[in-house]
Amino acid sequence: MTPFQFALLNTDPQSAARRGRIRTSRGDIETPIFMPVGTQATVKGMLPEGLKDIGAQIILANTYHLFLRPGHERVRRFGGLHRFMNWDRPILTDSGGFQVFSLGELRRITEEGVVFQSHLDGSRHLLSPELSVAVQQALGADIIMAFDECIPYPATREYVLHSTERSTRWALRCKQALGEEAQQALFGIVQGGMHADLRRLSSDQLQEIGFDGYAVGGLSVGEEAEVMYEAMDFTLPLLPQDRPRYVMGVGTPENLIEGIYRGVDMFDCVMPTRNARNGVLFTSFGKISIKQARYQDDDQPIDPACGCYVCRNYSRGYLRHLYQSGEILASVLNTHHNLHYYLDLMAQVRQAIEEGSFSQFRRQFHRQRQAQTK
Ligand code: PRF
Ligand code: ZN
Repeated sequence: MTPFQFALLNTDPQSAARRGRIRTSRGDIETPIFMPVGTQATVKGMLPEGLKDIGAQIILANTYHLFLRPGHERVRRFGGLHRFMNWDRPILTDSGGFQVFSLGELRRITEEGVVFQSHLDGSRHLLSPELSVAVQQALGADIIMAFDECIPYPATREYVLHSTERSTRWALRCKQALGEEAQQALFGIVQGGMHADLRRLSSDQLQEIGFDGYAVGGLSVGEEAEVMYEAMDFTLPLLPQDRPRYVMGVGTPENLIEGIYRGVDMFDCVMPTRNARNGVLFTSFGKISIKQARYQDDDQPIDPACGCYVCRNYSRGYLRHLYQSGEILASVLNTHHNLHYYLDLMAQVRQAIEEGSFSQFRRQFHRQRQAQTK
């Protein structure tokens, strides 16, 4: 028995949107939720206290990166990832089944796993389902992910079928490697590309094995937003109602609203943190680029509608100056605001679903952006 439960609290009468709660031994996660990305055992630019201040309930870390550096056995000796990085709320680790595939030339896939060369020193490794689980056990995350292949887009139907079935066999090996007495929740990852029947095949095979939650992988890999929404349209209804559903590596604020509308509970993406470091900020009226000269004399906050620490204390003019000067504080303040924006958006969505007004909220969200970008 894993100390992991999911309760569906209420559903939107006009869409597939759901309000839920994941119970873990490190605390509850109110869904729908966005998970800030902390690839290297740190959410870049954020103190753990700052993450808590803006309401982060769970963060994500990466098997691939921590396996290579500082090494999972070292993290284990430090008492696991939570103690190592001073974060006592839930953590989810991705399996490496995405990062390894981003290596391009540096990898080869076999039934056994993926042979790859480190992007750090060129050393060769075999990442298999069993090793991915062993690394994720050493790191000690609350939720761990099955080892899969994120299929590139576009791909031939034949390749998608072949890869999806291999990911199912890998998922079974992950479950077997984790064992019966598992202390961590394990999520399966539905693949199948942009093909409805292959998504169904993947979803059926994974449910046959049985997982604590189900992720939808292989989205946001270069396809048009409409193609992604269509894939969500036919994939989400295949997943069990009583388990959390996680769309991996997605996305923009619009993508989150559209995913939630289709029944997604969890998201992660580097977008708010990476964009912040590049001076791109999310607001209630769309994205702005703080490097633009038009902001140099602007004493308004980033977003007058935002209640975050940065918007309460700093002007666009000051933030532009920090960015132009290459100051560390530019990244710190921009990241704080962007993550606050994403987490606050999720809090507003949860409230709207509770009040039965999510469809209205969604319409209003899109209308506000259209009005402002004209
Ligand atoms: N698989 C895994 N991690 C991921 C993805 C996937 O398909 C994606 C797809 N956008 C992001 N992160 N394991
Ligand atoms: Zn703000």
